[in-house]
Amino acid sequence: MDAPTIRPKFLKNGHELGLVAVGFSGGQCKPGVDAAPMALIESGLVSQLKADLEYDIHFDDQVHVYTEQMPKDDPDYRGMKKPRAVCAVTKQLSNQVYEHAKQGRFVLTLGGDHSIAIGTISGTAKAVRERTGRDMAVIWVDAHADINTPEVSGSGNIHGMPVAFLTGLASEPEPTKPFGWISDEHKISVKKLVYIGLRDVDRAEKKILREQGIKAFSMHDIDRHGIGRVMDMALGWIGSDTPIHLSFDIDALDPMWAPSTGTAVRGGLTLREGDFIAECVHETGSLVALDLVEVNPSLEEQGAAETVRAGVSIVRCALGDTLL
Ligand SMILES: [Mn+2]
Repeated sequence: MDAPTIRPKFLKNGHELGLVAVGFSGGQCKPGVDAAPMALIESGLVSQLKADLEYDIHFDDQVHVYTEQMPKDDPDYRGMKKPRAVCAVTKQLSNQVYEHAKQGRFVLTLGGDHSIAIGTISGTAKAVRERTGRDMAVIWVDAHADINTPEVSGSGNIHGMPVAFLTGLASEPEPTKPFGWISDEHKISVKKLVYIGLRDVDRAEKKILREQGIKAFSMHDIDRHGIGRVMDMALGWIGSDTPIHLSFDIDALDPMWAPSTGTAVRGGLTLREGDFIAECVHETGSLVALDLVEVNPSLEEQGAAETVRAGVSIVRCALGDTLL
């Protein structure tokens, strides 16, 4: 009835959707974010994508917790907490996402904390390069930049570092060390990275953003120009001939709309601004993958259902749902 009308430019099988549910919380310290995929699915997300938006869903019907991959012993390394666990999960996830993406399917990953983007983006970047010969762009919607290198991170939580690994800024010198599996085929260029919604950026991260010339639209820019103009500028920077992976942290939304998340920061996007970002990226026809991360249904009991609902709405908008 309501199948999307925008033709995907970089997907062979645009009506096919590979879904990966990742119940992983080891990139940060609060339990509960691992329960998000089930909460999103139970709220009707998958059935809506099938019935309302007419996607053929390829889903193994399980929330992956990667028990077999968990190391018994996982001491800190380069200041990182749980480096081997995050490494093992993201490496496996990278392959899962790659397997969907190489068949020309859209890939939707439900997290989990944002460390899982090391797996999802590396997987799509590799598959998209092989299939289309193009370097992929990433739109990172988040209150945080998540571009700490292990050496400058204050917390040691890897969910604050995925962009540093994906862009090669935190490269592992030896392939045998944690994250040594990330090779050039998995990486994205800092020139093809665009942030939207930033408002809690560490001092060392600000330096990285400036020095690398990374395109970033903070809440200040959204206040100044409005979300419509910001999306024009963001998509103009990427260009119409580039596949896009959208990585959406629910904490980009103001806690008024999405309170149930681990590192909530006031002064964020409205519900509609979040949906609008997803709608605009869908309209380009360039979107090849989406992550929705950091929904934590165990925090802020009253707000959990609301936060899940906001997440569902963002996914629907990114996949072509329209108001009219
Ligand atoms: Mn965040």
